[in-house]
Amino acid sequence: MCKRATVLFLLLFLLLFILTMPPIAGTMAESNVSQTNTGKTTVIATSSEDVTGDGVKDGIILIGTRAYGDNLVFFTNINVRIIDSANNRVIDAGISGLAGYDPKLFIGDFTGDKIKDIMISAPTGGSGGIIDNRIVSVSGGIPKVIFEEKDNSGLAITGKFVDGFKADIKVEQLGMEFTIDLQAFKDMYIEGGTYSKDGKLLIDVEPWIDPFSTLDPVDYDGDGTYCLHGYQSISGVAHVNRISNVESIWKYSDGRWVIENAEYSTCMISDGM
Ligand SMILES: [Ca+2]
Ligand SMILES: [Ca+2]
Repeated sequence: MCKRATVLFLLLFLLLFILTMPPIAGTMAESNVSQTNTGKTTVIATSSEDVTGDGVKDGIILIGTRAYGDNLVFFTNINVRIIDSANNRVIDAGISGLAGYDPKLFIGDFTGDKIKDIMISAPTGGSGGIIDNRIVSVSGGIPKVIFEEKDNSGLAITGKFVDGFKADIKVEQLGMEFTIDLQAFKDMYIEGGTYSKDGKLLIDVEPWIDPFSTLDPVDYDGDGTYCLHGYQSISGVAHVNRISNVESIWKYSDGRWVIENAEYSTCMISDGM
């Protein structure tokens, strides 16, 4: 009860501290909105869990710089501050370069040490529906970003369209090759000059893959350690021409994210592109 009261007191103190802080300089998308309405550091979400591993619950505070003037809830400088309750100190998670709409917190163990980690997810609002994520471990009171900006790229592919309304795809990380059936887009490709009517490829097309559009924590075997389940889209002649979706499962092992499984789907019916 005493510890809980201490946590709540510190949480309240930090909230007041953050909300009275001078504005942090705006970056990125803020340049497009009114300067008079930007630059306020805001508490986006809070949670109370032990993330340092000492058995005492800590305060977890998700903060960001709000882009007022925009009708949507867009934040830059998204970061997390942890109130290490047992030691009465504030830990900066050290996240940089994270911006997005309506950021969310998830607290759970990804590393397998039974100490909960902190996941932050923020849709970037781009045309591809991309979500930007970070995961921080604060085990022992030492912050470490274990899912970094580069990890949002997910699977990398190379590939090309081939005769017969097909695309050959190679996933380098898995040493896996597969062929996507493009019949669903046949009429559009013939009309656009990508293929002849008899299926001969007329121009070079190299499909590409987007970063994760969703990335969710999942505990498949119920052992309390979470994996990540991600979706990525593969595009063909244009970004809106989604020719396949790839699902992948990632597990944190020996200091890196390892692919456990990956599956792809083929579009049976075109939605117009
Ligand atoms: Ca703790
Ligand atoms: Ca952990």
